[in-house]
Formats: sequence, C-alpha cells, structure tokens
Amino acid sequence: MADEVVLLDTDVSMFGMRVRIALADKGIQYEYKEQDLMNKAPLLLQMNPIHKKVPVLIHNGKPICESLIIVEYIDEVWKDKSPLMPSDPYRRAHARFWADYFDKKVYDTGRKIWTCKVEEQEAANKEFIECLKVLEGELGDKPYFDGENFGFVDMFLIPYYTWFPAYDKFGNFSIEAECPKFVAWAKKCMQKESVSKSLADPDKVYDFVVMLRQRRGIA
Ligand code: GS8
Repeated sequence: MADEVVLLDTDVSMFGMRVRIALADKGIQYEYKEQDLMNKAPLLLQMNPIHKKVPVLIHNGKPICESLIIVEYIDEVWKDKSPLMPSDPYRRAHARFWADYFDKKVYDTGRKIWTCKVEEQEAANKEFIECLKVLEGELGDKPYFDGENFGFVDMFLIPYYTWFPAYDKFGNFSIEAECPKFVAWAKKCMQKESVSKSLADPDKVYDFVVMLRQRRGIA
C-alpha cells in the first residue's frame, strides 16, 4: 500500500518549514493542508489535541506532532533516502543539543524583538544578537553546522532566516551587519532547492508579524 502523507501546517511557520525541508530532501510526496490558526479546524484539534499547534504530520492516518519529533520520524521511516541525522550517536546528540538550544533560547529571545515595549528594545536586540553569536561560534569556519554538508542542524535553523526582515524592521537594526557569518551561512543554505522551495516568502512572514502585533495591540 502506498504511504498516505498529509501535513497540517501554516505557510509562515518556521516549525512547519523544517518538516517541509525534510520531506523535500527525502523526495516524499504529501498533501499539504494550510491551517487557519485563528480558527482551528476540527482535523487539527483531533490530530493534535494536546498542543493544538502545527505542524502535524499524518502518516497513514496516524498523527505525529512537534517538529523535532516529526523530522526524526521522517528520517527513521524513510531511512533509505538521504539521511538527515548523523549516524554517529555523539554527533546525533550534539545535533539535538543545538536544535534544543534554538527552540529553548533563540526562538523565545527573538520573539521579544517584536513584542517588547519601546524602552526594552535595545536590551531585547542585544540579547538576541548574543544568541546568534553563540550560533556563529558553533558554526566556526565550517560551511554548515553539520560539517561539510547541509544537515540536520542546518535544516532546523534555516527557516528562521525568513523571519529576519521582520526582526530587522521591528528591532530597527540589521542582523546581517551584526552577524554577517550567520547570514552568509543562511544564503548558502538557500541555494539548496529543497530549502528554497520549502521556505515562506519573507514578505508574508513580515505581514504575519504585523498582524500578530495588531492583535496584541502593539502597533
Ligand atoms: C512549536 C509549534 C508552534 O509553535 C514544534 O512543532 O516544534 N514546539 C512546536 N506552532 C505554532 C505556529 S508557528 O509559530 C502554532 O501552531 N500556534 C498556534 C497556537 O499557539 O495556538
């Protein structure tokens, strides 16, 4: 029986973009179902009743939630096609550490840039740049986070790049000027077809952030 693969997602979701890159990298055909997060569909609530968030991968009727778990699942199920995770246990643990660092630290810090009060802006920008500098330190002189080739950590982090124009605008700074090495890495990743075709248009991300700010009464 052919695999039935469905992705519940939202175009601008950096978490969903990770899953889209993984599916594209593996050449897996799937049905994409865009979700309205302001008015959640019964299917999303049924498939992810705990968090009620995208992305959700539905494989032969069974849901898998949380981007890290989904990407690892894809790698395990379609293991004969271009591996995403390093085979060495130590390198795998190391890759998971950086994915975790991003989700626990960088993402929350980045949110403050477009949610904070005017008087907190400078501190929010500084804290965010410090996080990116940590990532730049980990990148070092390697072409990719995973070494010579695009890998799991690259796939995990690159969707964030689509949010940079919005951060530049609301932080009133230039991430490229502050972290040129990180942006050079991002531009290199964008040359990969599975990445460029899976990422959202940064203008749409910007419009989404404007909408979120309006809903929060910030703008
Ligand atoms: C985060 C998913 C998430 O925040 C993951 O998959 O890695 N830890 C999860 N999804 C957001 C959209 S992207 O900002 C979402 O679905 N939000 C809806 C809500 O919070 O109600």
